[in-house]
Amino acid sequence: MRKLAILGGPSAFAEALHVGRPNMGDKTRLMQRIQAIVDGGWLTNRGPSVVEFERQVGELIGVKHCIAVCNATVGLEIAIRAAGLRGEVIVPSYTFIATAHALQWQEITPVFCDIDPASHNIDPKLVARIITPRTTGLIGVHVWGRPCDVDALQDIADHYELTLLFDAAHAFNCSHKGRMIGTFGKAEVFSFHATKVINTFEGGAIVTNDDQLAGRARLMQNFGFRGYDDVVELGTNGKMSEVAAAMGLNGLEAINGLVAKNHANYEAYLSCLGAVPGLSLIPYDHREKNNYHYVVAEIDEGESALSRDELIAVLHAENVLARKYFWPGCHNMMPYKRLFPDAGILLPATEALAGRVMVLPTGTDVGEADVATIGRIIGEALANAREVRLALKSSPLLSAPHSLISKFDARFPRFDPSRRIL
Ligand code: T4K
Repeated sequence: MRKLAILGGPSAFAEALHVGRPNMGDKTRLMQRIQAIVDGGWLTNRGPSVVEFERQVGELIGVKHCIAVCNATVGLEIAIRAAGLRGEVIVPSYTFIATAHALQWQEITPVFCDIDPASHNIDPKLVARIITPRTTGLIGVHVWGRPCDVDALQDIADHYELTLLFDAAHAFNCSHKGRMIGTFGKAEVFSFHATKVINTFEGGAIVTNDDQLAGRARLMQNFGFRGYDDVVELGTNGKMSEVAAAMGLNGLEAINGLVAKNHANYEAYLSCLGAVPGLSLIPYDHREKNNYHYVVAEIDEGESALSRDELIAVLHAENVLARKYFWPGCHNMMPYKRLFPDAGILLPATEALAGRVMVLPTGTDVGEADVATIGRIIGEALANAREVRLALKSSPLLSAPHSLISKFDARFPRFDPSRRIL
């Protein structure tokens, strides 16, 4: 059997396996679409590709309004402003930093709520205790595409007269109780970043059934213009470009295949890691629509022979770039750790989860044989935990795995920054 790389063997993968490699769909179709855009000379400002992308997303989700935007962060900022939020808004800390920044950027205070360790989502039972007279809203995040407890959150919002929004960045093509995510709360925001199940290079969408919010968001996204020379709102530039929408249309065409691939990889991971002591893969509710876009393992340090960080170091040595999303939690990042240095006291479940999650590579670039190899690496590392731990003591991979991976060398070994871009 091959020696583990951390013990001096060669890396299992010559090229890095990433979490978040873009799904492209049919590349020939994409190039045709881009060619048509270039030939047509209409590049942005709600051209035909954006209009069609919005129509198709709206139809798939079953929602009245879809406003395509340049990314989900700006989408969240616009939705928050269009919904009239101010003062304090309750959000989970266990999320990508964009959720909190979209508030703080407009001088609204994010108040961090702890999560339910089973769902990884904001725990509705804990929301009421952090509502103050300044609270105007709640933002739930459907982490990994698994729905928040939307009914309980809506009840709280109704009871306290708060506005409920959802960060649905992970949850495109997912459902809750048979209803598509994107139709809950006052509005939801999808991300179509390069790393998402379908992408528009950068991009996102605000989706809502609320006519008033949709109208405001549409204006705000385009500087507040109602027509030529007629600005009626404070706005920004949140528009999606035509090439971005072309990529999105490509993704929509391919979505069933992409989800099937993710699902197959998820099942392959389950079959090789399902019985490993101390390691559990988060389950998806198979009665619902899922995009299976994240393969998330939780490492229980009490039971596992190696910790999460040790396993990640082992995998990185093999060129498997597993990630520890969302470590260390938003409240432990700037500016929040300066503004709220004691926030962690009320966030024990967030801190514990952030310390045990390991996200594994999947998507079209990852084959089932790759998954089997990753399973073998983890199994072998755990079986030789003492030896591995000793080797890790002298390896910089454990103390600072990410410092060894600069964006454009180890991650993209064939990327040469001096190369001419045509
Ligand atoms: N809310 C939530 C809950 C979110 O998760 C996100 C974004 C947002 C809001 C905001 O959405 P956007 O404004 O981005 O639309 C990545 C993504 O950049 C980010 O979009 C995503 N969540 C987050 C979970 O993951 P990083 O900092 O981990 O990105 P990075 O550059 O390390 O890329 C991840 C991996 O993907 C790399 O190891 C390699 C691979 N990759 C990435 C890019 C950009 C590629 O292979 N090709 C690429 O072009 O945040």
